[in-house]
Order: sequence, then structure tokens, then C-alpha cells
Amino acid sequence: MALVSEFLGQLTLSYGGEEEPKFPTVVPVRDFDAARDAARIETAIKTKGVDEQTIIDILTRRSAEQRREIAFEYERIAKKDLSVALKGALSGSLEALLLGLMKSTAQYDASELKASMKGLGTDEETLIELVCSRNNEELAEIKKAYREMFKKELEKDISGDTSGNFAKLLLALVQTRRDEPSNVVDYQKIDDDARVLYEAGVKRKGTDVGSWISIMSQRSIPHLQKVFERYKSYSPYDMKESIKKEVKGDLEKSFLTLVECFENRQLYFANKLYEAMKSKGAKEKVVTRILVSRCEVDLMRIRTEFKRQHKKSLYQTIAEHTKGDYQKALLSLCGGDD
Ligand SMILES: [Ca+2]
Repeated sequence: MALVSEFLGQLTLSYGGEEEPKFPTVVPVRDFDAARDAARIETAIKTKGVDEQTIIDILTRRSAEQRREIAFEYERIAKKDLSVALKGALSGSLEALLLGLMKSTAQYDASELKASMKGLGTDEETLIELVCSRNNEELAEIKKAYREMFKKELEKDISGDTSGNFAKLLLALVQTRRDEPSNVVDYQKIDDDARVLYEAGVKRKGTDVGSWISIMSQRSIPHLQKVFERYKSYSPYDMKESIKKEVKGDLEKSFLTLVECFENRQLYFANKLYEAMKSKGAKEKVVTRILVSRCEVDLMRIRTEFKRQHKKSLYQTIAEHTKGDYQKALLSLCGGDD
């Protein structure tokens, strides 16, 4: 028995501090030649009416690192910035997608966050998705990119654009104080947290949102999964039902996004893609954002969850709900049918 527990201990230990495994659909191309790609893009941009197909073929089938090298070579050959040249040559959703690909994943997320808070009003849907679905490591990289790109702290912009408990929750998440997964399962703490979540919400009049925020922003994800399971032994409603009963509006959407991502982050993205393409046409902004930001992270697993949940492949769904060059670019990022 001692041997078995030692073995299990080691298994969880080795999982401990490691990064989440990646499941990309976009991977580095072999026999890569940045100068050749840059020259082909320059020709495509100069072609009368623009040769979008060539630009799509190249930029959607190279890794972020390779695209960065192409941009460097392009500037050397054409004496201008590739993103500026693409902006001049393309338009609409295709332009947004390809310009997104010219940034690193963290830079892209940072610029989407900036855009969601720009000017009067706030695009809460984007803000909630980006802050509540990203893990600690991603959020730390996004904050760094945000600081470098906009010379401002992400926290500062969020607190200027949001208020009340919604602001408190987002700021608590952006502080990235979540525990790393531990190799020791603390049953006492699981039970305590489950009881506190219940007593702060369903059990009392009103809601002690502060208690919910501190538990959901500071505990590790494996711990929270067990807390939500334990929660059901205290509350007649599961955690998601409790959230719907206790809070409303953006705060409700944020807590629901968090819990869905704790449960299965790739299923959350699959469902968002499904919702964005449910009716005629597509919410192109959402589709672009998820494909561009996840194609080098976990889009392969999002595809699997999509097919499993909705009985139709992501590829087929994109093919039915989008069109033209934009569709070609999306399908290429999607990487294949399931
Ligand atoms: Ca209550």
C-alpha cells in the first residue's frame, strides 16, 4: 500500500508546477523560409485586387514565432511594417483576423481587452470572457503585454471602466493570486470552502459576494472542482444554479464563466462558438477572437468538445455560417474537420 500511495503522490507531484499541456491546430511549418514568405506576401499585397488567398495560406499556417520572423523580413524587404501594409490591403473581418495573428497570443488578448474598454461604454462580453477564462499564467502574460503595449496597468483601466462587485471580481482575478494545484488534497479546506460558499449565498438573505470572490479567485482549479462537488451536500442548488439565484447582470455572467471554465475550459469555448453561430450568419467578432486566441493553445480540444456537445464539427459549422476569404482563413485556423 505504501508503494501505491508513493506512486500516486509522485503522479500528482509531477503535475503540480507544470504548464497546462497545449493542443494547438496551428503549429510551426517545416522547411520554413521567412524571406520567401515575406516576398510572396509583398507580391500578393501588390497584386491588383490583392491576392488574399496567398496571404491567408501563409499567415494561418505559420506559428506566432514564424509570423514574427516573416514580419521582420518583410520590413527589411518592403521597408514598411507588415501590419500597416495588411491594414491597407485588407478590410473587414479578414483584416481583423490577420492583424490579430500578427500579435502574440498575450498581445492579442491585451489589445482585445484594451478595445473592450475603449471610449464611452464597455464591451462587457469581451471583458468577461478574457478575464474570467484565462488562467493565472495567461493573465500574468497579458498584464505584461498590456503594460508594454499601452504604457498602462490593466488593473487601472479595469477599475476605471467597471464598478461595484463586478469590478471587485475582475480585479481580484487580474491580481493572479490563485493557488497552484497542490499534490495534497485538503478535505477540511474543501469542506470549509463549500460551506462558506453556501452560507454566503443560498443560506442567507442577500449575498456576501466578497466571500465568493475570495474563494473563486484564490483557490486552485482542482480544489474548486472538489469544492463545487462538496457544495451540493450543503445546498439544494448546484453552484451554477446558486449563482443564477443570487446575483444578476455582469456579475452573474462573470461567476458563471468562471465556474464553467473551472469545470471544462475547452467546452466553455466550444459553447461560446456554438452560440456565436447558432442563428443565420455569425457573430464574427466572437468567432475571430476565440480562433485567433486559442489556435496555438487548445483549439484542437475545443474542436473535440464542440463535436461531442453539438453533434456537428466546428469546421462544418464555420463553413455554414461564414463566407468568402474570411471563411477560408477561419477554416485554415480550425485546421480540419472532425
Ligand atoms: Ca442569498
